[in-house]
Amino acid sequence: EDKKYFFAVDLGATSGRTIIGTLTEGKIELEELTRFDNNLIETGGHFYWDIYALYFEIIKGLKLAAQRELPIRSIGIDTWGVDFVCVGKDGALLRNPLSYRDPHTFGMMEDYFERAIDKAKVYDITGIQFMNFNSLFQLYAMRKNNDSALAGAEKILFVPDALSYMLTGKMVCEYTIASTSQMLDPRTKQLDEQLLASVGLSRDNFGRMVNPATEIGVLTKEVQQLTGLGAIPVIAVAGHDTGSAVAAVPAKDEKFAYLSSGTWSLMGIETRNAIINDLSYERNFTNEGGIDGTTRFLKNICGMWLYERCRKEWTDAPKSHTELIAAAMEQPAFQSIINPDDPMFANPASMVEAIKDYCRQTGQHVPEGYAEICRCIFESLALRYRQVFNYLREMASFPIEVLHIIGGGSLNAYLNQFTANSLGIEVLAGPQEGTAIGNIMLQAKASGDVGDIWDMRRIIAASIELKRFEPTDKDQWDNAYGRFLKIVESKQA
Ligand code: LRH
Repeated sequence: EDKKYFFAVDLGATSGRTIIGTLTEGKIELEELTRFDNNLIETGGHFYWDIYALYFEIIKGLKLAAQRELPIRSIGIDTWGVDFVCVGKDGALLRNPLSYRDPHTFGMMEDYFERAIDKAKVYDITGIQFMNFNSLFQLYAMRKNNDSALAGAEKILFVPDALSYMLTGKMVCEYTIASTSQMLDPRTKQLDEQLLASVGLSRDNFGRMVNPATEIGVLTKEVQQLTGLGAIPVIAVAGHDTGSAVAAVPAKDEKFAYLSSGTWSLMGIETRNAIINDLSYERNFTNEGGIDGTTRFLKNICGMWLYERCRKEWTDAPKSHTELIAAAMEQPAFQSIINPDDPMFANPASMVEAIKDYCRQTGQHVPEGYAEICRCIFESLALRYRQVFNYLREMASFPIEVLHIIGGGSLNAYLNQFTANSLGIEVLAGPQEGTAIGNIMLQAKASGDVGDIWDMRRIIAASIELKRFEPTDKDQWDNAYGRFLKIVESKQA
């Protein structure tokens, strides 16, 4: 039997994994080799990622793969968006990368629009939603603070490209991850010189621009010795995790919306061209670069972040998600509603206290204990999903027939049902490891083992079982949505 093996590294903001993907006659199978935490490191008033720890975890995974003696065709790395590493003239990494949760960018967008380039113009060039942590504003903040790593930087490498560089010694700037920076023009598919100049950079400060499914290089001698593997190629996949995830949506045609559900919930549609107009600007929708020339027209919604952060604080809650969520479902419905995207929840000292404060400030029942808080988080998320979905419907040029939920969050059957109820649309859940599957498919594309995006999707659909959720309880959800809108409005006023 003809089996093809690929090695995927998928790094999220809270955890990472190394995975072996096996492609056999039109089917794909995954095996998780390792899973590890990705920690925000707080020191000296800043939040960093530990790039060396991540590299070390990749080496560990590669060693395990070498012990298995599988003929691995290639390696691919995807990560969360926007963050980057500065590299000096001698090729050394200049300190650990700052995390997008670092508050150094608070207020920087406004400052940038006033002193550098006008807000509407930035949107016009990039079509990227405004979030204070986009690379453009991180770089601007770093310049303002005379950041020494940036001052000494010869090159800027986005996180997946930086890790690929540590494995191969070759520097690239992969297109999908670069699109998250808010420095790329989706029309030319190049970094924009004017935006780069506004933060004192030029295209020479980045690696060679490559599309997904391009070979970056092979493992260095050093990495070969560390792992016991040979000169295996490292492929630029869709370096942006959301890009890899959406490539893996097992849709049968174009008329779908997706919700990539992890630390963030990314809700959107796939389009041929970027949608950049007054409405998309007003609603702050983004146009991220996808594979095969597609665009992801979407909006970031705070996803499992609130839940993940609360779980770290709860000492009395069940460890298993299933038990915790089951306890939440025994609580009365819609006691307290929050806007999960309120800035209060971006990175508070205590998430539990932030949620209680929100309910207090909006004159609602203040949830007590993990079960009530958990219920509040999931109901509120489903209500926020509805708001964003309504925006999408307004702007999509086609009728959206189904919502595909992929990623770790798609395992939460209650939330899937809430989402179907709230949106009033059929929900199809799975695959859970969408990002890793997309990553592997792009490697398979590079090796010529699969064709275009629809070929990939057929293989994925044939390999996994989707769970279906039909909407129910319409009146109850319509009512709750009305309350949600009023609460959000009163909070903003
Ligand atoms: C999700 C994600 C998202 C970005 C955020 C920083 O992991 O890549 O698409 O906006 O992280």
